[in-house]
Amino acid sequence: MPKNAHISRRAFLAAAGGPLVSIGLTGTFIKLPEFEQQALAAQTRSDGRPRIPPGQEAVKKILDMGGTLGTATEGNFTLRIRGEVENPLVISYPELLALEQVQIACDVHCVTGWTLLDSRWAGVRLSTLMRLAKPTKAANFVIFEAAAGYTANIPLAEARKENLLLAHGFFDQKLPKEHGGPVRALVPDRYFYKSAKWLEGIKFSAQDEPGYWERNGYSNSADPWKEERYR
Ligand SMILES: Nc1nc2c(c(=O)[nH]1)N[C@H]1C(S)=C(S)[C@@H](COP(=O)(O)O)O[C@H]1N2
Ligand SMILES: [Mo]
Repeated sequence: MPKNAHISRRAFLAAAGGPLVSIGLTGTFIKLPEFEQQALAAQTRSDGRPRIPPGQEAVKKILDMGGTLGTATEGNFTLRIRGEVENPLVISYPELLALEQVQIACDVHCVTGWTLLDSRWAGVRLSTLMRLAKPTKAANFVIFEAAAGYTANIPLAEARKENLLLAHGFFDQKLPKEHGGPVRALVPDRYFYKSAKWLEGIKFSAQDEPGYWERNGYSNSADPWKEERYR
C-alpha cells in the first residue's frame, strides 16, 4: 500500500508557507501571495472555466506527495498494455521515446488543495499508444497500474484527450524519481491522484475499477471544477 498521506485541508492551510511534517509529505509548501492568488482567480482558461478551481490555491513549486517508489529505471522500464485491446503491447523506454513526442504546459490540481500552474511536461499521448494497441469496442475505462499495486482509473473519453500524457519529462529535465520517473501518467483535468507515478501498465477494461484513493474515500470522477474530492 502506498505510504501516501493526504493531510486535511485545515492542516494543509495551517502549514502553508511553513515546514510540513506529515507522513509522505516533506519539505516546504510555498503559496503564492494573496494578491497573486486573487489575480489568478479572476483568470479564465481557454475552455471558459476558471483558472483556479474552487477551493484550490496556487503554489510556486510542485510538492512531492510520496507514495511507494517504483524500482524501474530507463534500462529496465517496461509498460504493459493489456486487457480489452486487439494488440497487447510491452513497450521499453527507448520504444516509448521512438513514438511521437509532445510537450505541453498545463495546470495540475492536488485534492489536498494545491494547484501548480504552467507546469511543463514531455511525453507521449495515450491516444498515440491507443492507435497501436487498438482498444476493442468493449473498452470503457483505462486503469493505470503503478508500482506497489497503486492504481488509478479514468473513463476512455478522458484517456483520449490531447493533454493526457505518459510523461517522462518535467520542466526540460527527465522526470525526477520522486515525481514518478521514469514514466508517470499525467491527467491534468482530474485531481492529481489520477496521475499515477511509476507507471508499469495500462489496462483497458469494460468495467470500471476504482483505484487506490478512489477505494479509500476519494471521488471516482475527481473533477476539480465540480470539487469532486470525496465520495
Ligand atoms: N504510484 C503512485 N502514484 C501516485 C501516488 C502514489 O501514492 N503512488 N499519489 C498520487 C497523488 S495522491 C498525488 S497528489 C500525485 C502527487 O504527485 P507528485 O508527488 O509528483 O506531486 O501523485 C499521484 N500518483
Ligand atoms: Mo494527492
